[in-house]
Amino acid sequence: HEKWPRGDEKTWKDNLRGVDQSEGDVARSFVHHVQTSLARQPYNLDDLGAYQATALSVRDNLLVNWNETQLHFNRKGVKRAYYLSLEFLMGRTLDNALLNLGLKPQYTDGVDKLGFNIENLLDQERDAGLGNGGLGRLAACYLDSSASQELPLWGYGLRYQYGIFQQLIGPDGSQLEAPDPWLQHDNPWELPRADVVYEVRFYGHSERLEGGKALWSGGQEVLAIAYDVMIPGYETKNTNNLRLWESKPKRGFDLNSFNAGDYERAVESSNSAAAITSVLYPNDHTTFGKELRLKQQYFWTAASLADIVRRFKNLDKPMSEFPEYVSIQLNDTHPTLAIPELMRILVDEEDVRWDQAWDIITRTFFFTNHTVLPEALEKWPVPLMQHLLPRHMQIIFDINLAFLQAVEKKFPGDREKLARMSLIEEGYPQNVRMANLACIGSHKVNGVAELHSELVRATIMKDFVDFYGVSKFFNVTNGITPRRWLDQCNPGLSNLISETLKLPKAAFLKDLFKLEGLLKHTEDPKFIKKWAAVKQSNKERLAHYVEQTLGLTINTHAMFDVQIKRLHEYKRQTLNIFGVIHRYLTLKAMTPAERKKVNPKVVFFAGKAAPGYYIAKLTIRLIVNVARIINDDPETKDLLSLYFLPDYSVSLAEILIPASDISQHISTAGTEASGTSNMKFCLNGGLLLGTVDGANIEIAEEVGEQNVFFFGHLTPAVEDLRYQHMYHPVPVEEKCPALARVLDEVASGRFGDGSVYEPLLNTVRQNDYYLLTEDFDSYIQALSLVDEAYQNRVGWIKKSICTTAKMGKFSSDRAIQDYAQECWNIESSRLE
Ligand code: T68
Repeated sequence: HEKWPRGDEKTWKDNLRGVDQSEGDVARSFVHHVQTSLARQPYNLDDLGAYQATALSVRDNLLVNWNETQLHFNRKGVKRAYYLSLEFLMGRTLDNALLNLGLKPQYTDGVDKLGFNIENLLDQERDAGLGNGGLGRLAACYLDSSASQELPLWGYGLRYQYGIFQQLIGPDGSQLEAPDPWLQHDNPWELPRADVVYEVRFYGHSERLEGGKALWSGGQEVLAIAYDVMIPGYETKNTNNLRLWESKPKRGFDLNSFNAGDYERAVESSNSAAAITSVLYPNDHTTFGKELRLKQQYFWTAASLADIVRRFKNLDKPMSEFPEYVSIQLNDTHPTLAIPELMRILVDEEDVRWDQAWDIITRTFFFTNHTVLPEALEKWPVPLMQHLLPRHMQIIFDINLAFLQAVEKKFPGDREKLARMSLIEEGYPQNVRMANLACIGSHKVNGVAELHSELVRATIMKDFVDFYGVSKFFNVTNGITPRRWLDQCNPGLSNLISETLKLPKAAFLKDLFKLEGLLKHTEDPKFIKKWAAVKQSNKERLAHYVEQTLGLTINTHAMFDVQIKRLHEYKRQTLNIFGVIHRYLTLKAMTPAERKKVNPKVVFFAGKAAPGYYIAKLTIRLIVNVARIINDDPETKDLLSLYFLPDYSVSLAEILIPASDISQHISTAGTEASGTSNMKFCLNGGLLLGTVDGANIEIAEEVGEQNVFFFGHLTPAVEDLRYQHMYHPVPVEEKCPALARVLDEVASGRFGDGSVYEPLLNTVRQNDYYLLTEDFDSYIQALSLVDEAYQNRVGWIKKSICTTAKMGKFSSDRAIQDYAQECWNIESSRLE
């Protein structure tokens, strides 16, 4: 603070000491917010009001740190990285903020003095569900890690009015969807920035001028308003920013139509502007070519780039130095329009020559791919793009021309290669291939686990590897933040670890490799007992939740077997439910004496299906109806029960994960890019049952194959097997009689009208694209190995400890360091 802009320096300084953190001050600031910000009376304050007052008080702390962090980085003029993601699945904020700030004890005592229980207040918060699944949660973990490591990184996303839909289960067991109006109450974690506003244009026409430039005019103009979300680091004052854009009409409404009495017309354009950020698209792994989705993508990338360019220009450096101060990570292809948009800004607005602009682009952008599934690769119809973004379509054609000339030069005469690599897919209509554009506009391209990155190089990017060389394509294995996914969700375990290692929590929460110290204690009976007791109390916490929300009682002495993720054929929840039915049929066929030897087991499912994904919704319906039958069967219900927990969310995951004995990650080999919940379960001492896929492989490498349960065909076999299924089909009865029996039971109506499930059963009986018939037998075998291992309780707990101990690699702190060093070239700087 070199110089005070105005007034009396001492008065400023005396009042700038930040927010007090002692218990008395917590109470004072809480009551202050009750009386002023909330304008409520203390005598009728309920838990929701008390949550809001607590949140506002904690926010005061964050704001001071946030402001100082921005000032700190601005003064230093450092290089910054930007994480562009259409999804940030943040979950709840209050508990995380208290833990990161180190203020949980003060606030626990403070609200206690005022007659409230902090855990009850934490439960009042609604999840910020601005994402579908793994991709969105990964972005949230990366924000936590970059703030905790004091890196100058901002996230950019959209402020959806409605997040991921709320899932209900209807009377027949089907998924029903309801909107998620998460902003109904004021959101204390965001700060509207009325002063940060940009205009974003759609439609209109683009007129080419001389020197490669163009003039884009007309069409519709929409305003982008910034909302800032504070991202506190752990044990540091550094507080980063997540900037979310909201769309607003540029002019309230059309006054001419209004005056002419045409009210509908008058509000039409203002409605269409507001619609852009109204709702998160609930589809993962498919693209639909919907105009509104493309509008979202452009609106967001245009506003973000305008903001990034403005911040760069404040540094007063020549445009050629842009990549020295800015790195932009593209989270999947969703923000790929940032590439032609930056071209447009540089060429049309900043007078940079085309070639120099392209050089700047390819030193600024980095691209992460999250899937090799063909149906997920984004394509946009050329006519749609031409209509909505005429200038960008020209730019893409121009980029393509130069690129294909370079390819032709390197591989003369290879027409097929040219056709595959072109940014334009031929057809009626033509399509723009976003992955190709993201690849050629980026400096580097990465996958999210070793196997996946290898598959990216060998399949979808093969031609590009030949053209650019292999070093452009690399791996960053995903990670998870140990603050939320150990300390916050499982305080019992994190306390036990701290006590056992004789280290403060911060030591291993900041350096997860420190967990290896647990290996010294695997033979200590007292420690083993405590470890088991923590798991048991987490199982009881889950049972309590189920009791409270569904009114069902759960046997907490059973093994807890959990599969929680988006419903998708490739993730094979079907394999799991067919396995459950198989187990049920086996139990039914046993004598009472035989049943006595069986391990009781409770199977949990949770996850949402995309509203238009028929087979995935049918799978939910099957699970729910199987549960209704077997949970009601007096012969078996003590040995096997099944629960589908509705409305899976980050908060529900925080209850389920610490309670699991075993979790399932059973995708067809080569289809799950990484998976991140597998890491969360293992960090919390749950064992893993899975296929040799995604990050499962690296988890097994770390914890040792003796501590995981692997089954199923390997990736290289999958293609051949699919070929056989296509051209030499063998009936299920022959290929896998055990599975055939299960399918017949479902079809026969044992779990409600069998004809309902016909389309689902046919996916297996017909070409079985996800290879259930190939993997079912080894899956059942793996399940019995799990049972066997669980019989030896001490042996199981040792496996559990060894698993947690070896999870160091999967901290998102490591992942974010990989990006910072391999891609962004940014440095940590601590705010003192
Ligand atoms: C997931 N992808 C991968 N996509 O499936 C998972 N897609 O293996 C990986 O661990 C995770 O990304 C993080 O890398 C997704 O979650 C989506 O949610 C999605 C959303 C919209 C469009 C396409």
